[in-house]
Amino acid sequence: MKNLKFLVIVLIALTFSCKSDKKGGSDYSVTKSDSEDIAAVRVSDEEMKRGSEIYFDRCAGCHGSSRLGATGTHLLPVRPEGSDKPGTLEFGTDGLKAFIENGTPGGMPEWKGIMTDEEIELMTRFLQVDPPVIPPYGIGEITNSWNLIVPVADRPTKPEHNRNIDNYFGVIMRDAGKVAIIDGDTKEQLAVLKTGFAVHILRTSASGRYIYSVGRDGRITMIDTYTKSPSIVAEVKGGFDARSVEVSKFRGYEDKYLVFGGYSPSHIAILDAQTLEPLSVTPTAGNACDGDKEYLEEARVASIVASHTDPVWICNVKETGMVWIVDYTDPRNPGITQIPSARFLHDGGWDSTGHYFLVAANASNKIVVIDVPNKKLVKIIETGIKPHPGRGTNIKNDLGNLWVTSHLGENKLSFIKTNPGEGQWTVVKEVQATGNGGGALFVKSHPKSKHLWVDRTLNPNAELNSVVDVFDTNTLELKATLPAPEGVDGRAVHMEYNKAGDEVWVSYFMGENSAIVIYNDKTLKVKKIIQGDWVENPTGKFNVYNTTNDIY
Ligand code: DHE
Repeated sequence: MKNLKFLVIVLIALTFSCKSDKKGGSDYSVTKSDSEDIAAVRVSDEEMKRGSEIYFDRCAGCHGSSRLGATGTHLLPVRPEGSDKPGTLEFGTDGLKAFIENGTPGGMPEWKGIMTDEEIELMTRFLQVDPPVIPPYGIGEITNSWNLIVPVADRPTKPEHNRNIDNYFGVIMRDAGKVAIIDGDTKEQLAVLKTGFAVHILRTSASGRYIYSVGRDGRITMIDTYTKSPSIVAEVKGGFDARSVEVSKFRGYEDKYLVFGGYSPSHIAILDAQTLEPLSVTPTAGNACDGDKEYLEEARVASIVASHTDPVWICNVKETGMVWIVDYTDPRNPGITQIPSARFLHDGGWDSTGHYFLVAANASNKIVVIDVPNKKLVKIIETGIKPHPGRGTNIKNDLGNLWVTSHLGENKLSFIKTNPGEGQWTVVKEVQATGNGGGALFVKSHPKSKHLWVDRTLNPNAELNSVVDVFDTNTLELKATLPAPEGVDGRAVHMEYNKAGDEVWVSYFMGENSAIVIYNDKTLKVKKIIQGDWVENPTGKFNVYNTTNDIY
């Protein structure tokens, strides 16, 4: 069925051919004079603004902030020189509509039902005119946006409560633009804080005291857990669009510096982790890793992790395929080593020793392994179609120490051996989750657990995207497929363990009845369902202890 839909899309696409000229009055327009059937494409200023918002929210992650393409194809009106991908004008309104509504076999989701018909119609036109120009945003603009709400001197020096901060969970309520802080011991909601549009991830400071959020709007929010109820103490906008933030974790640098990874503009910004005052900005534009001398202005910063063994962050530059090892000992003038790897870098995490970092180059179906203390590329491993590990997870069995990734483009879990000996840095086992197709986003286990959890969030089949699969870490056999409990619906996304490693928290979003479902990791029975007006489309959840110590 899916293939049939794709064939229809391709046929529609091939039916159209056209050429463009541009702009009439204050409207954006393109005339397709070669095709008598198609009227000129017109987008008013108002529609351009709305289209940009929708694009930024739904499409920019994969297709690039400037529509130049990344994991997804470019979306420029006219085929760029040297590209084998047609321009959007060649697809025309009907072709683009078919793509947007149905998705593609390459992993683009079906947007019908998520976007309204009006939004889809607008996007079919928006994508056929030139993209809007992104204004400059550097250290001056970042400093102007900086808001120190509670200076360090006015903050408590010790917790104003007796709760166990280590077992707090920060939970992202994506569409509400909020982060909830939940006490993992009592399961009480302690605060729901306004953090900005579509928060993407949270990270905790090396001491565990502060929680930082970063959103698609580029806003960083700093939450203090020492106050009676968690409160926002500083905020700043590091760019227009972002997905990652991390703190300094090396001995002597705890809670000192923070790094922001910008999608748009493409840069890293280093900030004071106590106040969020900006210290330096370094653009990430540069040559692509493949040695073809291609210079890329849009070189977005994807995942970032902090080393525990050295004063460095690992910042992964998506479009160039360069892994940056950023030495933060002189934060105003950071030392940067660039390691060419593969494109396009996305998400990744540590092996169990904290010495090696593994990251997905999702468009080339590879996992890149970096030896961080020695600043060296170890290996590039082919795993499957569009690996998507999140931070991955580490398990141990007769095959060795294994780092695990799921895949967006196919139903496959790949187990990479990380300890020395035969098979090190190769895929030593592959297994399938339940049903067909890909769509998995995250995997998770815990050193104290015998279970490995995987979601299927982007699988188009509702019976699969609403369940989580649990594997036995010794046998790697599927042990259970857990459906959404009664009274809960939507897509299951992202698993997180509590500090003790005996509970797993799963989010349900994009349905009528959002929830955070807490499972007993031993019995696999539901222990608690957290719901309420404040639980709005929860996505990522971050346990303070596990996030601080990179336990996954
Ligand atoms: Fe994410 C991690 C980018 C879509 C939920 N996501 C990441 C990271 C990147 C990224 C670069 C790694 C951050 C790090 O470790 O420093 N994500 C993108 C995109 O570009 C993409 C594909 C499209 C977009 O426009 O954002 C995208 N992500 C999604 C979603 O649709 C999810 C499910 C819900 C949402 O927020 O819209 C989603 N991404 C997450 C979560 C993490 C994440 C929960 C953190 C995982 C972890 O355990 O660290």
